[in-house]
Amino acid sequence: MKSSRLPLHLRILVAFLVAVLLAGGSIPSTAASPDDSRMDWWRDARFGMFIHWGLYAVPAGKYDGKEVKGIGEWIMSRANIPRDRYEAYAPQFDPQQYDADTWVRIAKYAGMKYIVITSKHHDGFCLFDSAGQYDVVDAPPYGKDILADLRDACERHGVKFCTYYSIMDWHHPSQKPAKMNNGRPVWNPTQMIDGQKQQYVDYMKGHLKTLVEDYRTHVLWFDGEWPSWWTDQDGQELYQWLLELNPESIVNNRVGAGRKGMSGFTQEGSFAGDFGTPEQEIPATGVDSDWESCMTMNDTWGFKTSDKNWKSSQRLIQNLIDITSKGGNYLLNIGPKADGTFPQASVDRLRAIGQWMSVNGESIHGTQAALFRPDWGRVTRKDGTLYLHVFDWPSNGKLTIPALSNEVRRVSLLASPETTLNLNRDGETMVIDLPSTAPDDIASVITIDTKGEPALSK
Ligand code: FHN
Repeated sequence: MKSSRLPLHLRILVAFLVAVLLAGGSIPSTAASPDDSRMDWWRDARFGMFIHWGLYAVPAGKYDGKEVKGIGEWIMSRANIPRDRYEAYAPQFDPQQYDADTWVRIAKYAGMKYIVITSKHHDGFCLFDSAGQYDVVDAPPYGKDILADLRDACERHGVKFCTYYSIMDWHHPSQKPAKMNNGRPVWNPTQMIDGQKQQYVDYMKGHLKTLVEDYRTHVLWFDGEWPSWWTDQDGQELYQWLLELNPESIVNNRVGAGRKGMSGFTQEGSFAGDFGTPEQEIPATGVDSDWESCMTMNDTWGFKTSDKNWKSSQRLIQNLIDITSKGGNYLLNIGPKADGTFPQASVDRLRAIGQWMSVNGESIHGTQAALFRPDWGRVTRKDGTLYLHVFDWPSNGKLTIPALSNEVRRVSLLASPETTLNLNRDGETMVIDLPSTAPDDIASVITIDTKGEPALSK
């Protein structure tokens, strides 16, 4: 008669697992921890372009002739538009002036190292050749693969191609509106129809596999994860699945339920995702984890004709410096028009940023967070150099910084490296003698070359 006792090797394994649990440990997940070096290009990049584009660019904020409040890409939910009425925008989406090379050149000139485009937003319409029919390739009249063109242009110009993907889907039959308002659908947050979730998860995985394998996306920028039917467990599984698909992929923290509201950082505990995603805000202080602040240039992500509340180029450049000085990335948004062109106000601001970056880009790309945060501006550092970004040029021509413990080799201006500036130590501070005029109205960069990594004397 076969003995009921467990074979020896199994008894040892059970004993080990019990010991781990009793010691309050957790059973180590079998999932390999992703190789951190895949984040290197992303950390060096510091600056990227966000693109919100889709059918919502057709109504551009108006429905039935009336202005619809709120962000343009939410018009389907804000105007309670039934699916069949919203689908009617597809035949009107015909971006004849869309030129991927022009878009990428504009981004590259501005100093943006990667582009994150909405492959599918909450409205469910895909800007790539999905297996389904509700996409730009199968929906006449345009019928061309917008994302393939952008991928190719990015690869031609050495810019990283990345994709935004919404988990919530106002168009997919597995989901129904949150509620009805006078018989009209309020889509957000959708409810999952019983028994339909797995079918939708498979639908998403089909898309994501295509985006990873055929479109070679470098970052999966998830969003729309807040409906209650999407759990953190779902997020963890999808995260692992994506890294098995391509271990080089980078995934944001909106894949699961880790995000703490609009501040965008991940709650305490083990949540899936590689970087935090503050939205429309910049943390007050530096943050010692990977994070990226996404922001609009006006008040909408998707194009909206009436939204002219554009931030100044000065604001955008100083935001980039502020975010970099705190160890973060800046993902600055464009909402293209339905004809495929960028709003002129966006082009003007990217050109102004590009002019500043063409002189000062080295004080942004590949830099680390500051050692101190002065009133007159911000500071970044890279290797043996400190970059002082002066927003308010001192009228007395004297700029004071905390004393460094390193030997200072040379102090100069990034805009005119042949210029040497005097620096005098005064106890716990150092004082730099500046020219009377600031080289740049928005931010003038002073470089301090030190012996070894710059460090504060106390
Ligand atoms: O609802 C979206 C919104 O449309 C836009 O995509 C932003 C960009 O990060 N994210 C959501 C709001 O948090």
